[in-house]
Amino acid sequence: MAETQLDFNMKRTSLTYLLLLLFWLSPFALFAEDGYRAWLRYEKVSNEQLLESYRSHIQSVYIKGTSPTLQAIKSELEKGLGGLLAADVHFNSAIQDGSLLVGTADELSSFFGNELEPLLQKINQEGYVIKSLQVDGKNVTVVTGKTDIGVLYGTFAFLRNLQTHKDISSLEVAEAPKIENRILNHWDNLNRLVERGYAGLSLWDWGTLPDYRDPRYTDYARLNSSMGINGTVLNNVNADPRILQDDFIEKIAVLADIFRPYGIQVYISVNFQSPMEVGNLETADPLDPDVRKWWADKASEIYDRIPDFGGFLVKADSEGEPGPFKYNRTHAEGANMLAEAVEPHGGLLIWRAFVYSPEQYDRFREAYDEFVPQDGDFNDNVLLQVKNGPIDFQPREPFSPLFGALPNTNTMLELQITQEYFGFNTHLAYQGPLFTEALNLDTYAKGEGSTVANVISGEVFDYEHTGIAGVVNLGTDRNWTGHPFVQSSWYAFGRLAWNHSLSSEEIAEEWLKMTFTNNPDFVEPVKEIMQESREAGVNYRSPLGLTHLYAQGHHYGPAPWTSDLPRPDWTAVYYHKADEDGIGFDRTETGSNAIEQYNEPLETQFSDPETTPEDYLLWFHNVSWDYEMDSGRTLWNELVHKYYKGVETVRWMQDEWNSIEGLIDKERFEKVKALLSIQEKDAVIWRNSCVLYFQSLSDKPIPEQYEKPEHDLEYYKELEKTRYIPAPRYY
Ligand code: BDP
Repeated sequence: MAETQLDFNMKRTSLTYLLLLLFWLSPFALFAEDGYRAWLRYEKVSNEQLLESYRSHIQSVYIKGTSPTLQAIKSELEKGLGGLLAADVHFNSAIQDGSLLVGTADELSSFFGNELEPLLQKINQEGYVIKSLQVDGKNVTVVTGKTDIGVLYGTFAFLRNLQTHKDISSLEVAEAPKIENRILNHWDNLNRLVERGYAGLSLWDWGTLPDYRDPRYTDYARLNSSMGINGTVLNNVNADPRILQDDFIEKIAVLADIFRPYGIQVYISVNFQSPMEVGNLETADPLDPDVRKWWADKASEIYDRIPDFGGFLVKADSEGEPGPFKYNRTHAEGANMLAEAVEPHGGLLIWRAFVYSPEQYDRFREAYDEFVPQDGDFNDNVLLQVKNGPIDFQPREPFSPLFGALPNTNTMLELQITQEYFGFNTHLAYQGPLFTEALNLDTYAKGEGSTVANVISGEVFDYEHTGIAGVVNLGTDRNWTGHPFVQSSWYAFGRLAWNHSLSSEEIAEEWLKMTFTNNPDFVEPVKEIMQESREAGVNYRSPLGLTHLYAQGHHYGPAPWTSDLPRPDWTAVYYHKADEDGIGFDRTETGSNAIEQYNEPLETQFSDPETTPEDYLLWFHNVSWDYEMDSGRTLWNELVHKYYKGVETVRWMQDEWNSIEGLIDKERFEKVKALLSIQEKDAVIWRNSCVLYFQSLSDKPIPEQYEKPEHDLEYYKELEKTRYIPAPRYY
């Protein structure tokens, strides 16, 4: 091959190496593995044979189109291929052997005629096709889609193949998302403190926006777009009304401009009282014509500045947030007013179902009792956003019975990526298994197979719009998430939002390879750690269907003894109902009868402790300490066993992690090692607090084989009051 045709200019490559070497020797190298690049590290392919094969399959790039998205694609290919193949990327305007053809199907159709038609038929506007084929006798790989955003997703998917060391010699892929709106929810306050954040300050530097465009905003968009996230709600659901002021709209518009080429629409959370707080009206009554006009005008103002603005997210009449109740209006009346304001501009209105009333009854039941009678009352551009479980992002919850009970209301799922209930930024707790569990539970709304995933993707009922949201804690910490492994939950959310049939294990594997190394000696054991980590978190906190045993407010450590708070459903004793006879919340006919909210056969299954899965036993039943479990142990012994098992698993995680020393960079190895040691100490505190407290009621011994708690119950009660909590107050 003539030198001018060489696609990877070797001379320039040597210069790159020299510069790299100088970089490694410089003090900047100290930051090299701080986690900033997350899963888009694009390190050189370590396997020489594979590297050669990749280089021969991607000798040059032919890219068609000049839109901002195509420019983003070009820049990503420069970074990605440049890093992975350790060479400069040659963009060529002619097709040759080893060309990578990138562009929309329309733009590229002259090369392959109808050949891609069967694959293109399988995708929607956001989907992509990747195929190895011959054009004019030349072997090429094409990355295409119906829109340039589809091509961008295809580009990231193509790079992922290289990052995870897949064979790329005969690719044939057609992928498209099933869920239309794949949205991150930031709980960021305007003062930049992040509610349940734990990873520094908010990424959005409102003080320097709109003038300063922090390059980090682009990296944020790249990371999200690489998974197919296409929306982001910028601010906390406990919304500050000032977000609707003109100066903030200017700032938001700049973020929207930066995210647009990456296919990410911005949304904001709004406060229901905004017409009074920002607009000086005397009421926020959703049926008042002036209030309706105020919202419609406000929406027009926003859309004038941000034509592709996603819409509003609202937390109303929940935990003190204002809403339509004050005016004796329903949720549907409140939501529809806002939906009408954004509707002419193609916007969505997302209304949260996380409500519980001041009157006290089983909080489990409340959202269902509130919203099911209003099914069909919401406008077509309203989505009802429902947390996966009926209470609140606990380590394990049964699914919210609202999924499968709203045939006429677009229902979307809200998952929590940030580790509010999983040890903040100090515990390793990969949420992939929780997310897949939540998605795959069967609601039986229309017989078997009506899983939560099929409900929210609009397959069970014919929804007008579909969506999934993940509450994320991204912040100014260099690695975005605080604990390096919270990144994996962010990644799992994004990948599942795109394709809910992926398994948590394959996502973990992909993430590990891209984020650390492809070395199987690292990937295999660490994947196991990740897969076990969520169950460990359940076991040392709240096994067998216990829930909400947290210390009030911060939700870090245990306080199963909490009994005296303004609302009973903020106390732990309300949830576990333990006494000398037994433990658990009776939600059968003899109790709150929340199980009647489930479709058959679940209602029948959950009505009897014998047929209730043991993981949910104490969610639905109050049973005696001597109740016999599947293992043959009594409930008391099983409970103790689970708590001890949780701690054992963390110790096993520590051993496994120690075994991979030397296979990855020292920085991240040491950090995770230290965090695992904190996790082990915390897990012991959780276990001892809970076992000793429940023992004070059951009056049963801790079986001989287990290590004795180091301290007595009083010690742990005292500890709850004095302990340092590793998180800022966010208000
Ligand atoms: C709870 C959090 C609280 C949130 C609330 C919500 O503790 O900070 O404001 O959920 O989702 O889990 O609105």
